[in-house]
Formats: sequence, C-alpha cells, structure tokens
Amino acid sequence: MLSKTPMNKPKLWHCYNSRSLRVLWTMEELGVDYDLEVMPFPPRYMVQGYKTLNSLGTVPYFVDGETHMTESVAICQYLGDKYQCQGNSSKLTLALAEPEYGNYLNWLFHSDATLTFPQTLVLRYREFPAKDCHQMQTADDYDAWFAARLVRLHEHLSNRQYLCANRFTVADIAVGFALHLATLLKLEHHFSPQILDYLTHLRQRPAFIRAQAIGRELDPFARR
Ligand SMILES: N[C@@H](CCC(=O)N[C@@H](CS)C(=O)NCC(=O)O)C(=O)O
Repeated sequence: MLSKTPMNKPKLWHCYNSRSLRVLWTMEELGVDYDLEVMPFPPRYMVQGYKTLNSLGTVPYFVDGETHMTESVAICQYLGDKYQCQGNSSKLTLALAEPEYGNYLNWLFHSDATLTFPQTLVLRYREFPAKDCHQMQTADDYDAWFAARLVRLHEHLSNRQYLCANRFTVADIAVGFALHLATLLKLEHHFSPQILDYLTHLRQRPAFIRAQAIGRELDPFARR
C-alpha cells in the first residue's frame, strides 16, 4: 500500500478536504486514469508508515513514474502540462507565450502564500487546538489578516468569470481550494458577493463535485 515502487498510472495519497483535493480535482477535470489512496487525517499520526513514504507526513503525496511530488499547486501544474492532450478542448495551464502568463503564475502562488497561509493559523489555533493551547488571539488576528488578503481577488473578479485568459485554469483550482477551505473554517462571511459567486460557480463543476465527494466518511471536521 505505501510502496514507492513506480506504477504505470499516477497515484495520489489524499485526505478529505485537504490540499490534495486540488490534485484530485485537476485529475477529474483532465480525465486522467489514476490510483488513489484515501487516508484519515492527519496521516502522519493515523497511517502507519506514511512518513516512510513521505517524510513530511503531509498530503498531497503524488507519484508518477519516477516523479515524486509534495506541493499541491505544483502537482496540478505538472498534470495540466503533461496530461492535457486527452481529448480536452481548452488547456488548464498557461504557456509563457500567452499574454496573461505572469498573471497566471501570480495567482498560483497567491493561492497559498497569501490566501491559505493565514488560514492555517486559524485552523491550528481555533479549529484544531492542541491540548492546553490557549491562543485564540492568534486565531482572531489571522482571521482578520485573511479578510484583508481577499482584497486583490475581489478587485480582480469585478469583471471576470475566471482568473486568467477567460478560461478555467489551474489558477482557479488553486485559488478555488483556498476559498473552499475558508468555508470549512467558517471564514466565508469575509467574502464579497463577487468572491462568493466565483466560488459557487467553481463548486458546480462536475469534476469538483466528483473529487470533493471522495473520502467524505473520513472528514476530520466531523470527528471533532
Ligand atoms: N505546501 C503543501 C502543504 C501541504 C500541507 O501542509 N498539507 C496539510 C493538509 S492541507 C497536511 O498534510 N497537514 C497535516 C500535517 O501537517 O501533519 C501543499 O500545498 O501541498
């Protein structure tokens, strides 16, 4: 089960509603044939031997032949570039030659460096605090920080349906997951109507619906 042996299909190690959802969603969008291991969260405690496979103990963990990856947005970009030509009409990634390439890269990095970063502090100190850990002020501070960091997305969405190039791309998957995570942390009251509409539209995509349903029985939020 936890072998690093190369396989002929890409394989993803996933936990419900975690960052590995980005990868699952991308594979569903692309129609990639994949293997999947769905694990309880956090796998570094709940799955024996997981840290032998992925020394970080985090999800996603992804293997495609000799390629081993741990960064969700990088894996989505890789999948979009490698598995695009499987009957899909529009490309999920942007190339350097496209005018919005810089904008595209910026949203890819914005999704984690700007949007999920403050959320992880809310998650750690409000939603899953360690025993005897009393840092609600930290959670409240990063809740406010998250709200402030939505401003650029709000401005950008004022005249667009998607983030880049008038089409759905991996940038929408990266940022869409960050917004989805915010709803799990009950931070959606910070969303402007534009951001809420954008997320609602993304969540209606059949590939998102299929991917998000996988592993629901292991929902870590339901166990609290
Ligand atoms: N930079 C990584 C972060 C991976 C990460 O921190 N994943 C979280 C779940 S969203 C995790 O595995 N947490 C459990 C742990 O740290 O033990 C990515 O974007 O994929």
